[in-house]
Amino acid sequence: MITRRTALMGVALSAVAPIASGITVASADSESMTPIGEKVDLSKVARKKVKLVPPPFVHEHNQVAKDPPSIVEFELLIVEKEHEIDDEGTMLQGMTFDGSIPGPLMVVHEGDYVELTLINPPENQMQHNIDFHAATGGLGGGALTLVNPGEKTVLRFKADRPGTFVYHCAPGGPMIPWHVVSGMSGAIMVLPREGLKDDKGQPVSYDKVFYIGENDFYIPRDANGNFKRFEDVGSSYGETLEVMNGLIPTHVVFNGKAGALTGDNALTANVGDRVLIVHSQANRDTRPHLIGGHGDLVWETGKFNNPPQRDNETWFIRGGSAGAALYTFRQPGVYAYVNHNLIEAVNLGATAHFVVEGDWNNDLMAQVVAPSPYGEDVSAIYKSKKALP
Ligand SMILES: [Cu+2]
Repeated sequence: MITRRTALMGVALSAVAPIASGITVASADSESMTPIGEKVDLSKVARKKVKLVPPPFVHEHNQVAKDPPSIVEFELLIVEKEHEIDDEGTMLQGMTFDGSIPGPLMVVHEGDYVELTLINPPENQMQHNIDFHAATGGLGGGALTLVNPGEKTVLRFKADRPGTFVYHCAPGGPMIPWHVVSGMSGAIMVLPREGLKDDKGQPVSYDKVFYIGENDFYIPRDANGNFKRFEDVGSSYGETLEVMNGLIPTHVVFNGKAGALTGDNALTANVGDRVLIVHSQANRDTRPHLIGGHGDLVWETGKFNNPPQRDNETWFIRGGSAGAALYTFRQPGVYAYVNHNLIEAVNLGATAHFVVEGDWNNDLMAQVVAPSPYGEDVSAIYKSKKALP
């Protein structure tokens, strides 16, 4: 049973108003829920602490579970700070889990308990919480984790179904989309205890895993059309809301910044590596495509109890979900991994690069004739092609 201490998550204005007026926020106690039920005795369940790492990297983990289900302890520090989101110095007043956009990928196995310590340090301005799409009940944990600046909370949930799932902040009303498009999302991967299986039910594993979180940002402009910078997160709200409600993002990026995963930060692999790409978008649909490659096995909805699709050219990640694609690189070179709305990929930022080392396979592709002068005179063909006299 859950006792409800206040109206369900309808506290948006109470959450933001104190920022504008400079008044201290009231205790989050009055706006969260206390679950009351039979105590569960987990004293015999082993515990392990996992240190999270910033994306695109993923903390060490076993693909096949070696031990019985355990309690896996994570800690997330909520950090409100400014982030540069492109190479032109455009700044986002960001709200983040652990200081990175997206927040770190957590990996557990089906049947494990996730025990998260969520910390909202006193330096922050806003109330925050966490909604795990992998969790059951209590608004995904959002109802049990609303913390004011200076507070922390511990949530435990059972990862009772495998897959890749989004987590995000959802502190109520219009705070929900704003916090999400300010960077407050991440993902958790709940692996089947026996590891991943292909479309025929045979075990598959990966050599590398990368986590790509895609974000749509809505940065207000000044009278001259330049992107505006704000004093702090609270003062960015009003104008950002106006841009958000137009539903046209100014930036669509991977891992918090246009170019976060290109150049020196490109993802790397060798020919023959089986690479798992976990891709999340907490707010908006997207369509990953690996230029020059494929999705050998794609869990488009990210849910490992469903057989993966094979040989995809492009796959679809629904806003509010995380998917996974496994690909074995077969050729060396630079591969662009894009949101295949190419305007969003090229002009707005949603492009990553894989730099792959190894030997070129001429059987898969060869340049039979290098570009050279054509040599024939075909000008007659074009003489009749003028539209205007
Ligand atoms: Cu938040």
